[in-house]
Amino acid sequence: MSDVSSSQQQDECSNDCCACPPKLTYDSLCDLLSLSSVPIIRIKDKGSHAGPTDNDDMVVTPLEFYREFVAKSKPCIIRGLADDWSAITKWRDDAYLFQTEPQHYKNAGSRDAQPAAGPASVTVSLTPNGRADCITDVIFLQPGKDGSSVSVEVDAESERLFMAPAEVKVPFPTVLSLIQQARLNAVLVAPLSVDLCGSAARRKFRPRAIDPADLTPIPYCQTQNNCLETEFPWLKDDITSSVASFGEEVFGSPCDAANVWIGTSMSVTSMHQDWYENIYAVVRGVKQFTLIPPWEAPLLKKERVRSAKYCVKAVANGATEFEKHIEFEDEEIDWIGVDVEDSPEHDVMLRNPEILKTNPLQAEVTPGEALYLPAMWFHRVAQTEVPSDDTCVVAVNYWFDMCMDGPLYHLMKYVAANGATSSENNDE
Ligand SMILES: O=C(O)CCC(=O)C(=O)O
Repeated sequence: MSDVSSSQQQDECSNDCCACPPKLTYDSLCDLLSLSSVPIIRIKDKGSHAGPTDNDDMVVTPLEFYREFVAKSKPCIIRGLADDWSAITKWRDDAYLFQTEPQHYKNAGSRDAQPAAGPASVTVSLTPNGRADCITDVIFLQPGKDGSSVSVEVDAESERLFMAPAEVKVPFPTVLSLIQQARLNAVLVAPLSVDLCGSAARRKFRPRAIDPADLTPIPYCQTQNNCLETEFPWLKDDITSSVASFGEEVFGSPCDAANVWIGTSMSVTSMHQDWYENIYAVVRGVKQFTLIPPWEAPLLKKERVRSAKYCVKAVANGATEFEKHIEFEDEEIDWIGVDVEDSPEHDVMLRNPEILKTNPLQAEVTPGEALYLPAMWFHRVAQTEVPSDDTCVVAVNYWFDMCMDGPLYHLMKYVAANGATSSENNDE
C-alpha cells in the first residue's frame, strides 16, 4: 500500500517541487559519484625493501590493498614494488637489452646458459601509423580508365576498418634496427590511403603506390600471450617475482599471463577494456594511461566495422616492407572508434559527443612504478622515451583472473552485450 502511494506521489511530482529527491539521470549519477575526483594514489607495499616513502604515500598490506583498491575498483600507482628490479638500470643499455653483442645471445632461457646459439626470435607488430588494433580511416582509390590510380580528391571511397598489425618473428636484435629505421623514416599517415587499382573486388585491392618512406613499419613488441615466459624468458633474470607475488596474494591465484611491451612514442594503444586484473610495471621510459571507469561504458559508443590486417614482406638487408594489399578477416568487430585525446572539433568526436561527458583519469607511470588497472576499466596507452634515453619504452605487465561473480562484472557483461553498437547502428 505505502509503495503504491509513494510511486503515485513520484508520478505526480515535478522535480522543481517539494521534498522529493531529484530524478536520477546518468549525469547526476556521475556527479554523485564524483568520478572526476577518484584519486590515483601512490602506495607502497609494506613488505617491499624499497627506499623511503614520500609523505603522501600510503603503506598497505595485500589485504589492505584488496579492500581499498580492488574491492572498490579503484586504480592506483604502486610504488616500491618493482624498483628493486635490476632491469631498471640494465635494460637502459641497448646492447644489453637487445642482445646485440654475442655474449648476450641465449636461447636457453637464461643469460647465463651456454652455449649461445644466437639471439632468440620474438614477435613484433608492425603498422604504418603506430596504431595497432585501432579503427582506421582507409581510403580506397578507384582505378582510372587507363588502370592508373585516381587521386584521392577525385574519386576516393573510404571505409573505417579495424586494422590489426602485421606480425613478424625476428631475431631480437632486429627489433632495435626496426626501431632505428622507424625513427629515421616514419611519417604518421592518417587517413591511410589504399587503392582498388587492378581489382574490382574490395577484398583484393592493391594500395596506391605510396612513397615507401610513408610506410616505414613502426614496430611494437606487444604480443599478449604470456610472452615473458614464451618469448623473452631470459629477461626474467633481471626482474624479481615481487609484482607477480604481490598480485598472487591480492587476487588469490598466480598470474594468468606476464607480457613484455617494447615500443616507442610512435605507438599508441587505442581505448579498450580487458577482462583481467592488471598490474603494469614500467621499466624504461614513461607510460601515459588514460583511464575511464567501466560504469561510463554507455558513453563510449562502439562502432561495428570490418576487420583487416596489414601484411608485410621481407626485403633486402633484413628490412621489412608493407605488401601491396591488406588482408580482410571474415569478421566484424565492435570497437571504440573515437580517441579521447582528439580535439572536440574532430569529426569522429562530433559524431560521438557523449565521450566528452566521461571523466578520464590520467596516470603517468615511471620506471619502478606499477599501475594497478582494475579489470574492465577502459584504457588508452601512450608512451614517451625519456630525453636522455630515446630508444624505447619498456614495461612488463601481469594479468590476473578477475572476480566473475560480483555485481560489476554482471552489469558490464550486460552493457557489453546490449550497448556495444554505435548510435548510428542503434538507429537502424
Ligand atoms: O602498453 C600498452 O601499449 C597497452 C597495455 C594494455 O593495453 C594492457 O596492459 O592491457
